Amino acid sequence: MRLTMKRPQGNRDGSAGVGPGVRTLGARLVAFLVAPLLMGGLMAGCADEYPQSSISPHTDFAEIIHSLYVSIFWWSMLILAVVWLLLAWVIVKYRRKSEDEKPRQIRGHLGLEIGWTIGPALIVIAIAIPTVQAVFATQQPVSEDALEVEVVGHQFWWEFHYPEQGVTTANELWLPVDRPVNLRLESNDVIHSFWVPKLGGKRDVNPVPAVREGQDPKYNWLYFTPQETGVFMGQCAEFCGQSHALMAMRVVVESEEGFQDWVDRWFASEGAALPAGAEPDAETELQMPGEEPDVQEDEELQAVDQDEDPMVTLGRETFLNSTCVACHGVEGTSAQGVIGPNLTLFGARSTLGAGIMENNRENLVRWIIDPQGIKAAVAMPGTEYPGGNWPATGLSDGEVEAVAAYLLSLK
Ligand code: HEC
Ligand SMILES: [Cu+2]
Repeated sequence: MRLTMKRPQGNRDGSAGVGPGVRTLGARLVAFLVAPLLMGGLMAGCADEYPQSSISPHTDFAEIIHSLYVSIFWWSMLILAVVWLLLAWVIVKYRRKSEDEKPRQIRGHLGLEIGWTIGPALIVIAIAIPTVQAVFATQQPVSEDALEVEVVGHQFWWEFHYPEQGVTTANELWLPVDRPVNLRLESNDVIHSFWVPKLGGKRDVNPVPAVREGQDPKYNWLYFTPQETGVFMGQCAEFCGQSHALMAMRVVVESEEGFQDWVDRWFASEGAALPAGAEPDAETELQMPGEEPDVQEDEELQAVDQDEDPMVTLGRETFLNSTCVACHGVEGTSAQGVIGPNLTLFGARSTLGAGIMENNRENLVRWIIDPQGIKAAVAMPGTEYPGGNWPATGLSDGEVEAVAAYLLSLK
């Protein structure tokens, strides 16, 4: 059997047609030009305000990237329009006009070959110039008075240390608006990547190798100035292990006063519960499981405000006497662990487990009982299984409730 492609006679609607296939050709042309417009329209439907949108800049850094992106976008739209018009013109002009027409056969065309080699090369150069400029512009160290924050990536959470303020926190980075910030990026284990799309480009967070004396360690830095207050979402953007996808963060940009207030609260959160004049002792020895609490802790426990919720009092006591303090620190208490997130002002955090779920009593209880069930490979023990080289915490349900009440009271 011979298969033949037969061009329909006349037009599809049965009319004889004005000239060979004019109407079908017209329809095709319309489809050819209208389809992309329709697609564009559909995609514009996605132009909502999303938390991790990279086309919604809120810092000078993000602004530079965004304007580069927008200008390249419009230039490529221009090129697209030229290409499509040329294509449409070729389709119309060189279409087969009759059944037995054979087009002129051509092999090679030096002018065209040179043209479409040089043309794109020029375009690439035209894109490279502003791009390289943007790279240099965003690598400029910001002013001397910038706020410095040491960002440490851990599997699978973020540590933020403010050397100037002496504050250490986790997963929620607080920044004052309109003040330039220098983020010094470093990893405690594998390579992570710091990415808060609305605040700027992503940057790798690498382990920093030790250097010989007199040499400077090679940190990656990220510099920007937040221009608006608000909460901005971000996450680790470099695959770093089993729970990489659960390594999110929030950046809380506050007014200058709001930021200072947060710092003040950080220092006051538990210190206020100590007897007047009793300095929290950073040198306190780690409380090992099974040991009797030392004098320092007794003082802390006695110092508790009489009106305090008894659950919170019990929770504090349980927390300070269990292995939690081997890994977690709470300012103003004997808990000085540095392996896990610092839990000072934990009750003020909106999320838990590095931005993966709402910070509320129910989720917190679940977390303390079964952290690895919520987040695979987390280096934290549950109540019934070990983790991070520490045995199961063995807390009863009641104790977990109390610890949760205590942690949520830290704000
Ligand atoms: C072996 C170290 C270790 C011990 C012991 C430990 N944790 Fe953790 N904890 C971690 C690590 C690591 C994380 C970060 C996990 C992540 O998000 O990837 C964490 C996270 C947390 C968080 C969430 C913090 C945040 O901002 O998301 C809370 C709350 C917490 N631990 C409470 C406790 C309590 C209560 C205990 C004691 C019953 C405890 N931990 C014992 C290592 C430990
Ligand atoms: Cu990571």
